[in-house]
Amino acid sequence: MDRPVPVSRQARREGRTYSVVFDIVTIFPEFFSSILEHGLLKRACGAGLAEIRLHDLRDYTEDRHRTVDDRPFGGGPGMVFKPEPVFRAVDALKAETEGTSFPVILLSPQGRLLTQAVAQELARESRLALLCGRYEGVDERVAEHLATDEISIGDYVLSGGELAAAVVMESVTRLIPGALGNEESSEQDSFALRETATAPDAHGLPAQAGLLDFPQYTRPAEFNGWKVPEVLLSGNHEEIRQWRRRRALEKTWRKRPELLDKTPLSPVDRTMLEEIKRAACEPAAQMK
Ligand code: 9D3
Repeated sequence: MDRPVPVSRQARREGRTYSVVFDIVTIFPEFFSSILEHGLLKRACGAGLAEIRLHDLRDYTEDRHRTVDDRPFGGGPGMVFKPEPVFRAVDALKAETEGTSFPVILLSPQGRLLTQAVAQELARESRLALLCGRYEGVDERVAEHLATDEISIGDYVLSGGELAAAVVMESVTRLIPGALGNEESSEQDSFALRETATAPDAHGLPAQAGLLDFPQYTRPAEFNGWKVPEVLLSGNHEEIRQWRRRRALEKTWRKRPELLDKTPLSPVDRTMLEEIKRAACEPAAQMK
């Protein structure tokens, strides 16, 4: 059963409530049934914090065959989405809310990369139109004269924008106060003020902002002979905190060193990093 969803205390104090409406334009509306039936988006929709409206692009065609695509001018393989149905679909959305404009986002491999900062920017909007392309692409006049923004979810090839639209919706909806449904939404109280690279994590605990996560362990304390680090069983919260910070720094330095350039580090962090780098040069050294 869905529990009542707490809205952030600060938001409630200030009488603010946030919600977001996603208008998806797609030739595969059924693609989205799985995400509407499970998890965060279902919950947020049930709580009135998000709404996902699906629009079948073919409903905006005017020919008998409901044609959405055609061969590319200049030749080449594959098919390209025609502009007219896409423009008609978005015009119909705009007509619903005359006077108030909203971002029209084309999901495409040529878009700017989705990051947590982009998700935070989008989470401030109350309505977002997401246009999903397919085939070899979408007539360029859509990007030039209809879309206000173009977003890619990464440098790899997908078959269309649907999966990308789902990723955008999940990353944005998580940032709506109350959507995570934690009993304590304390971390979300400060979300609107945070301009750091990461969001509160799934537990609503402060993330190691801008760093990769520290390693997590659960029972059993020994599995196949592999022991959980002693310090985590010690009950010494200050030592645990320091160990976690050190391991987050170490993991980030080893796997994603470029993140360290964008992350605010305290003097203690910098000392830890120096120790980590020095230890890595000594072959026999082991991190405890
Ligand atoms: C850059 C690849 N193109 C070379 C001819 C062809 C092409 C590949 C895949 C054209 C469109 C697509 C469909 N992809 C998307 O619509 C898409 C996408 C992606 O492929 N990767 C990452 N993010 C996105 S957002 C939309």
